[in-house]
Amino acid sequence: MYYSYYLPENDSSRNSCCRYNRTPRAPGETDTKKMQMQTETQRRQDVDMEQMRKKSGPTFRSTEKNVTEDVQTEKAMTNLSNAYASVTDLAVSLFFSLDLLPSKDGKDLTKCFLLQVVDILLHYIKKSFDVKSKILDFHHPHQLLEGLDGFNLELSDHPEPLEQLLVDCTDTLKYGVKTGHPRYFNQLSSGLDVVGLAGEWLTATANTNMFTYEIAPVFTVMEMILLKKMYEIIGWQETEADGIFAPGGSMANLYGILVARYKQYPEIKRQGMTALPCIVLLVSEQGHYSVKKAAAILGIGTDNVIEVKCDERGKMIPAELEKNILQAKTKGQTPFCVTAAAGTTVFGAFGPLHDIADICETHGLWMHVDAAWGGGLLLSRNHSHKLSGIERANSVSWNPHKLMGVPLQCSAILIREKGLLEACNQMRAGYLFQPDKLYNVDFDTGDKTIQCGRHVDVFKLWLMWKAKGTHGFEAQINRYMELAKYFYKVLKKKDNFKLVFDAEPEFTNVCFWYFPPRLKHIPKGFERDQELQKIAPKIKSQMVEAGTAMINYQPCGDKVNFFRMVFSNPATRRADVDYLIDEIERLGKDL
Ligand code: ABU
Repeated sequence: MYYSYYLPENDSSRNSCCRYNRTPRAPGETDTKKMQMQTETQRRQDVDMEQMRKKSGPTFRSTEKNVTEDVQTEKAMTNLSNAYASVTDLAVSLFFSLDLLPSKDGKDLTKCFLLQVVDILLHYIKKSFDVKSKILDFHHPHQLLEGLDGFNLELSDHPEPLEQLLVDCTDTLKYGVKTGHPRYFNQLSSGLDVVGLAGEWLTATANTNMFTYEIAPVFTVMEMILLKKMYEIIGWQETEADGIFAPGGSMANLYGILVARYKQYPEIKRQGMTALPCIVLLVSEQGHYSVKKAAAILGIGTDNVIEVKCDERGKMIPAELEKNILQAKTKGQTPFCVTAAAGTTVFGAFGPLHDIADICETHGLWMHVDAAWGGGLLLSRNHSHKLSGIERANSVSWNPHKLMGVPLQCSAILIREKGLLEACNQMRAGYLFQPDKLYNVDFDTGDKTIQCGRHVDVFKLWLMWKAKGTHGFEAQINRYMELAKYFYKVLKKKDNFKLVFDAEPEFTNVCFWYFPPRLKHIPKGFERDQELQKIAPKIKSQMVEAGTAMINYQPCGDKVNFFRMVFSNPATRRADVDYLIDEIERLGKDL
């Protein structure tokens, strides 16, 4: 089976690369001994295949149709059907030793293979941005497990040819979700940034580990530069701040709470929880579930997480916080930390950070701000005031992979005290963190973390920041805010939609119910709620099956299932917002 790939006009390796692979080449065309092993039958097959290719043009045997149809540039043909990335027995290795690098002579085949992977990815990227393409081709888990139209996820003991790997790459994308699609609104992280993507490719190519400067010199310094930028944006002095990139917002929140506890009780590190009084932490009732998870992981226990009441907009009520702290103390509990939210997951609410900071200062409590979602808003001069008071926090979680659109994952924990992260987590593994290295070992940041191996999450963010500048991020974020306002205004005019909170959105979250005509006649109350509860899941199911759009829903407190619209996708336009509303009406009107 033949594939097409693009090589630049002036690429000197084009000819060698094409000829190299046109036949299932024995290892090295100059290697006559191996060439002799190519049978007459095999040669005939090659001729047949070449004739077939000429007749039908470039083909790509995948369940994804016409994957190469839009490659208009000059094409070179290559044959990877007999090429392997690995060989396991002598016969195969003698005949098909067209291995990828680092195999000797593997350079051209590696290039052919990777260019074809790029072709597949480009095709997918183009489709992702095309509103006419489906967001997903939904299948149930059992269908994927059983295998689909030649796409088999089972693994074999024997190597498969590179051709098959390309088909599998195509099919993996085909049956996935196009999170960069303009009508993908399902999660807080969405979109497909091409520069970020390039950053991720480079990161994977470098394939190093963040634990020491020794093996990640450039990335380590980049991390420092990015953290410095983030401290400045929050309003902290570089000299007083510290931080680390972590694998996601939940881990960043875990770090915040871990360090908060260590600050208050450094003996925890050696003696464990038995050395501590009954400590409790307080969190907004709209706060992220990772705070409870952190309490469970850290041995604090979920019963010792006090959820503080919020107002109807989802903001923590300061008087409730004060009341909860005093009640806990009366009960003999010892509050040590308050987790405030800057951009809650469902409502996008910003807590009153100054009021919370005042209370924390009065009671000597650590203030952690979960700005995993809302942190990006600090980049907008129009909207950053919504996080006013964040500079008074002791620690902040901020996920550039959400509002800033950096490819997953990219998340930071920022601490307003130098040295605390390291003191809390340091274990001084002698085989990694030797004090007598040739460089300044302050740049070995790995002992600040609870991990050993740490993925390089910084390069894509650094590259995107280069590409956009701070102002580019700002413009993008301001546009999301405009879209949220537009969406709110359109919904407000529609009889069959009802906003969960009827006020101009403070962030890009807009929560709403859709009422099919038959529900409009049922009076507000239990019976109507019973019916309304089923509407969003039914609409979503149909939407997913049709692959037309994706939006999240959830119940919250006494509010039955409602949709959460959210904007963080640079590809989304007003027309997509209009489309979503029409689509919900179309799918929901007869329910
Ligand atoms: N807090 C993780 C992301 C949640 C969401 O995308 O809705």
